[in-house]
Amino acid sequence: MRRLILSLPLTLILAACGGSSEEAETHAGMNHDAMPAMDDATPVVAREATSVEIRAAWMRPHPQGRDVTAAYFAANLTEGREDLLLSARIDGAERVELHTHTMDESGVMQMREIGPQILGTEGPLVFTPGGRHLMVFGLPTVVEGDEVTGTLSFQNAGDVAVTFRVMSMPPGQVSEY
Ligand SMILES: [Cu+2]
Repeated sequence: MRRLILSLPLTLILAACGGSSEEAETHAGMNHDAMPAMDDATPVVAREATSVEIRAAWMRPHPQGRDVTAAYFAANLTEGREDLLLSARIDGAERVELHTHTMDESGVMQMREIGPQILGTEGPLVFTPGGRHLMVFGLPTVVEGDEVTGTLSFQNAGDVAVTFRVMSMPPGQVSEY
């Protein structure tokens, strides 16, 4: 598996844990064209009729002078047993990628593009600061209070419309999703 390794100062890593605009900040110094190709195996999910509900959809305001930001949501199955999030689109953005980042034992942040994500009945598929996120490239600047529409594409449920509220802080705790 190819990974993009970013060495970050400890202060930024701690800030990331505190839920700052880590994703956008992390990407600020990166050459976006150099993102590694995604080479995870795509999970196999049974084809069936499903219904997906999206909650807690929000997006960070753009950091000043940058055109990259991050968006989050929680997806639940309201019908069916499993589904696969294939991709995301955001109206007005040039491109949206599914990303995650993790920290290894030595405090090195690893950030990479990820492939399709499974949604099952055991709990919501959560995109949240410090974990999975949608990386939004080339969207005209958004500020707190804006609303941005988009689409999440699932294997079984098809295209699900979503409205992201632009806000600096998460709308509640993940445990409430
Ligand atoms: Cu990212």
